[in-house]
Amino acid sequence: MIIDWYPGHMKKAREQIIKKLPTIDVVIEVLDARLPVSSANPLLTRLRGTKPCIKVLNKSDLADPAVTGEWVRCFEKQQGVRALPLIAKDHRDAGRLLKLCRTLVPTRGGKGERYLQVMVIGIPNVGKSTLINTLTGKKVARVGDKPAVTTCQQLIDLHNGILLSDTPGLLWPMLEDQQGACRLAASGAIGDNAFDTDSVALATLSYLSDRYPALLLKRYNLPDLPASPTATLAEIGRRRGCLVSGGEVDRHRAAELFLRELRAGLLGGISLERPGDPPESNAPSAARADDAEV
Ligand SMILES: Nc1nc2c(ncn2[C@@H]2O[C@H](COP(=O)(O)OP(=O)(O)O)[C@@H](O)[C@H]2O)c(=O)[nH]1
Ligand SMILES: [Mg+2]
Repeated sequence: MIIDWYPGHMKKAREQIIKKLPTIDVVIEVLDARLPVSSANPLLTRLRGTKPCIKVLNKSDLADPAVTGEWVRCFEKQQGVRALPLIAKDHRDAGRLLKLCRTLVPTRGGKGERYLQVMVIGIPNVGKSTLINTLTGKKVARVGDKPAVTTCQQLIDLHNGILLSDTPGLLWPMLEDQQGACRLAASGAIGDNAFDTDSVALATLSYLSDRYPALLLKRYNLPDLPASPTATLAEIGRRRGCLVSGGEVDRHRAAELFLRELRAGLLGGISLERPGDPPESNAPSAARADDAEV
């Protein structure tokens, strides 16, 4: 997926958003609830300026509800920002989202008033198409499509005074920050060929050993936590029969199995980022988002 983001694509994506934004009343920024920092592109904050924004914390079914609550409180301290945990397929959640749009711009979308125009924006794989499908009730947005495929935009009348742009605004993932990129990989947001599965599994196991040891013990039926992520991965492999001939653990298969189960939510609700985590020395900034422009 990320290999599609060469500079020409970034420029085009940015221009499409800039072109569309003036007509938009509320920006719906879709983030992955498990990693709301790394699944954002800070360029959007700059582009939208003071325009009202709803940060949708999507895939909240896979995240730790307590941490998601902390993120909501944290984001809502920002000017003009509301935050809403969501499951993109859930129609009641979509209804809540539209209601929040109406409260943010009460002068639009009512009888005799101008339509309220909203647009969904985010990096690949956060659930934009799924959310648009739920909002429109039709299969208009292709789920899982590639950034490059996105073409002309249409406005869809949601029949409640709200017009939705049928094509999501696409932003590229910020991969300069290695640890953020690793979390994106763990979440499944960037293609499996683009990173080293074993290192992503080990880094994630290290985080989980620290934050969610009980979930690890329970899922893999471990009596206690091995001394290192490498040992934990080996133990997972042994218990799940990821072995090569001779009985040695196949670490790569164990890593794949672990990441697959994590992404499917089989370990339980897990958040990979929480407010107040120490900032990474090489964390992305708005300036660096601009550097990525061409
Ligand atoms: N568990 C879970 N999966 C979701 C949710 N929303 C989207 N997905 C899945 O995430 C993947 C990417 O979704 P998609 O809508 O294509 O993302 P887009 O690239 O932003 O348009 C798909 O496999 C969806 O089924 C959600 O709320 N919960
Ligand atoms: Mg899509």
